[in-house]
Amino acid sequence: MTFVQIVVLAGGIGGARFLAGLRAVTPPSSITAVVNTGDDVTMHGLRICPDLDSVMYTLGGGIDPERGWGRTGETWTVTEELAAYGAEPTWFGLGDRDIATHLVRTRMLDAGYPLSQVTAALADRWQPGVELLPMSDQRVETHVVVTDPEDGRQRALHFQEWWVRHRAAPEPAAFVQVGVDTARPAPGAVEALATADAVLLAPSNPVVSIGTVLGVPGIRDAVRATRGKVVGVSPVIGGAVVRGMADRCLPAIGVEVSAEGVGRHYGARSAGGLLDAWLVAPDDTADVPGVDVRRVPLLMSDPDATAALARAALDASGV
Ligand code: FO1
Repeated sequence: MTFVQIVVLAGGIGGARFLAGLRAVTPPSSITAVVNTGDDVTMHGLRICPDLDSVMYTLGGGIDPERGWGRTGETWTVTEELAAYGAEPTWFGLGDRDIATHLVRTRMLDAGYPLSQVTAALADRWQPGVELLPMSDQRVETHVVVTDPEDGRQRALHFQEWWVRHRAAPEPAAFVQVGVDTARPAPGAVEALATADAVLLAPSNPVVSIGTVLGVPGIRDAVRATRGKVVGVSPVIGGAVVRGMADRCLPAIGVEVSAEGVGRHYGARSAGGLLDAWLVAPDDTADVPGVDVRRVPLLMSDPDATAALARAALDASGV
């Protein structure tokens, strides 16, 4: 059995599910996940990393399966008490169990540990099996530029406020990843990408998840230079997204909400883009010149379907 190295760029909920499927079809020790941290936010003095936590909890067996974020068996006493004090923000649900993760993370960050080491320490409890890397140890926070309906002026909302408080209702004019220009790839990320036998783009949000990871200086070039194949999985099925708000994000960057639109947005590696192969749903067509487009079931409706999707991605990579 040759020791293969697979690197997955992932966001939160969709990325977590895809990684769970991949772990079922290849040794977990062969998988490195480079996870989006642009959704990270500080609330009530706690540093929260939603996508890292969704991946860690999902692979560690602690996730709430319906929500896809936060802990199973959750209680909300602290959030209720904060609301009783009128302590804003009251619109962001922090579960009591989840808060323990943020307390440990915040204490370690305040003590000077980089996010990658904090993530490894938290993962020591959860044993996800795969290596979990934040995209960067430096803070990057996605903000959404919207037009204020009251005064018509443009404002920047933190992604979490746009998504959780406003359910992505305000029309996004642009997405700004604050801090990304001075961010560096987390230790080990570029090396893992360079030696990867396959690099997979999970079916995560191409704008605020995969796009943010690729925006960290050095990561896009490392993906393009990898010795293996680069295979993407479309997050859009039949012109719609299964969950999340990618359909609200894509138009803001001029990309059609379709498997073809996202495939062309990522582009063919042979033409300066990223993809060698692109997986789209059986009923979708996607003309992406220079890319091996394959139709496979994309719905991660249960573990077997997710494992089959991960297997199809590996097949397309030649691993
Ligand atoms: N999503 C919600 O829709 N409502 C929430 O109150 C909420 C709280 C929350 C707390 C911790 C955490 O890790 C994630 C949380 N999310 C919540 C999900 C989060 O907004 C998303 O997982 C990602 O940021 C976007 O995919």
